[in-house]
Amino acid sequence: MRICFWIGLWLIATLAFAQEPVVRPQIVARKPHDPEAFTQGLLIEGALWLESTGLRGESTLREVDRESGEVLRKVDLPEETFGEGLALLDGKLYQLSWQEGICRVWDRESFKLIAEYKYPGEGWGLTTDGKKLYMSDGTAVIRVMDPETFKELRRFRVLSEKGPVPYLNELEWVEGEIWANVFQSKWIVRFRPSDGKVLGFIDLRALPLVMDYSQTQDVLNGIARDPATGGIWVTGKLWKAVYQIEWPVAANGK
Ligand SMILES: [Ca+2]
Repeated sequence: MRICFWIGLWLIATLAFAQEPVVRPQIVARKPHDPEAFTQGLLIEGALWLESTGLRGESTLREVDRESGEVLRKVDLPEETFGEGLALLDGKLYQLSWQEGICRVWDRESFKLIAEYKYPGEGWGLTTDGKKLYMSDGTAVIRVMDPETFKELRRFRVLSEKGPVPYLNELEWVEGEIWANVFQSKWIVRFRPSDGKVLGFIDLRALPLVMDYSQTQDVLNGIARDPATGGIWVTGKLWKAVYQIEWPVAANGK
């Protein structure tokens, strides 16, 4: 519990008094989500969610109908694997694992395993700019990875006016920015992929997402941008819904 205490203190210090723009969204749409999906990676392709789920013995790669939440196709990962971030690039799905140090590469169409790459340290979130992969590991560091080799090309720290922003989790590329869930919080941080400068925060604390919290539900995790509409969708680990969120202006006027 000690780590939760310190994360809580850090959240109050860094997020609640952010110097950067803060927006407080509203929910504008809601779709069903498998309450047994421990969401670790989420993205949109047309009418589908592509999703990576975690927990040892329960981790999957899945293709889900966005309207109904029905799981259309699923690959179960090895028993010892804890699935993490997911990105789609050039017809391939890249799927991280938490502490195993393996990135699996799947053919998007066949869901067949194409390759496995080793990497040092932990894997949390993953996204892409269409050329390279961007990977979080629970710290403030983002590693930029070569999709051909999964070797590190460079790295940067995500820095706000208050200092580094650690606990970066699921990622999403949003119009030239990267957005990240901040683990154990209801905040999303927006930052610049060239140098990690924080551009703003999205504060989800006031949303009635709490209705969905229960003994079995876990933290917010999962951001997906609909390439067709620009809509932003969020969910959490073991949540029974995915929400589309929108906001008019920065809540702190910046
Ligand atoms: Ca995502």
